[in-house]
Amino acid sequence: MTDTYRIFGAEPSPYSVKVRSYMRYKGIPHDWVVRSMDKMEEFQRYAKLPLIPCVVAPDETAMQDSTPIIETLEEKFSDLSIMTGDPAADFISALIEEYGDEWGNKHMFHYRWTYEPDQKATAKWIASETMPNASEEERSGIETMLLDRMPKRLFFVGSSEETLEQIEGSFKRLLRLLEDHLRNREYLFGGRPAMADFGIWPQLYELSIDPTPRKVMLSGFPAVLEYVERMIFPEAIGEFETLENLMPTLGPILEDEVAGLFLPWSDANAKALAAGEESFTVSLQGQEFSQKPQKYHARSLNVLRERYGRMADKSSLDPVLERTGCLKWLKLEG
Ligand SMILES: N[C@@H](CCC(=O)N[C@@H](CS)C(=O)NCC(=O)O)C(=O)O
Repeated sequence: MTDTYRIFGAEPSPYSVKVRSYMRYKGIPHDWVVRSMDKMEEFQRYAKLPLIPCVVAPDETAMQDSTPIIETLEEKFSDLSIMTGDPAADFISALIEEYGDEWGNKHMFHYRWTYEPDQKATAKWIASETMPNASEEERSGIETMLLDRMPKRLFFVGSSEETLEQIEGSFKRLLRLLEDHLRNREYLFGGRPAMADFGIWPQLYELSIDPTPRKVMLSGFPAVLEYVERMIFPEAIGEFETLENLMPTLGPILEDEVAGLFLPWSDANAKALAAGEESFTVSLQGQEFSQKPQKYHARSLNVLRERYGRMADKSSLDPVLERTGCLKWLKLEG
């Protein structure tokens, strides 16, 4: 039996490159298998859901969903832990990972499928990854199908003309806050990557490739761009910093983005789902945000709330959560 994992994924998929970046960092032997048409049958043999990434372990066990994949591997591969060792910092790190996965994905999906240059570039990119050996004509068929299908999905992530400014404003604010935070450190929690990095980075990586957000990122965020580059092949450069050290510039991200947008949105999503509503509208920092409720997000909010509930000693965590406005959202029952 080999000791090599296989990642069925694709370069335009943030959750796929997330798992690859993690495995590269940990030195876990792996093959990157692009889920192209000719690999589809093999992919379908392992994948329970038609989603990438799908990781196949050396014993042929298949895993899906990037966060649990990383958590499972983290238990097995203890060197270069992405846990900081401080339970309070690790909770904040998990919270930021969740923000990146769920809210950061809105930045990415919105830009990718709203603007024509981004739509066209992505459709071409996906077609060339999916059908590397196809004729020009066959590929253009896939591109046309994607150009028709994907913009219609913007509604599912809440991107519309009404929310455009809010989503783009959040992206630009995140860039400003990250630029401050990453000016003097390599990763979000110091000199080595933590769980949070594997949530924030993948979306930024895709955004740094798609033409419209790329222009924004090139307009004055050099530390963020270096970080995006660094996380492609992450390496431990130093140690984790204390939460106290991190908070002056990490705190505003928690306050403005996580407590200001992500948690109230996620809470409203969970409530709408529980009430069986078709769509929901929530006021976020004074602006209305509407979308169709999504099960996955409600589940992952619940996981965070349960994790918070299970923490025996919250004495150093609660003041940080309270100060940044996150606490009240985590104390609620799902
Ligand atoms: N929560 C999942 C999300 C996975 C996901 O949404 N994957 C997208 C690509 S980024 C997908 O597979 N979409 C359907 C497709 O590409 O066929 C994870 O973290 O792995």
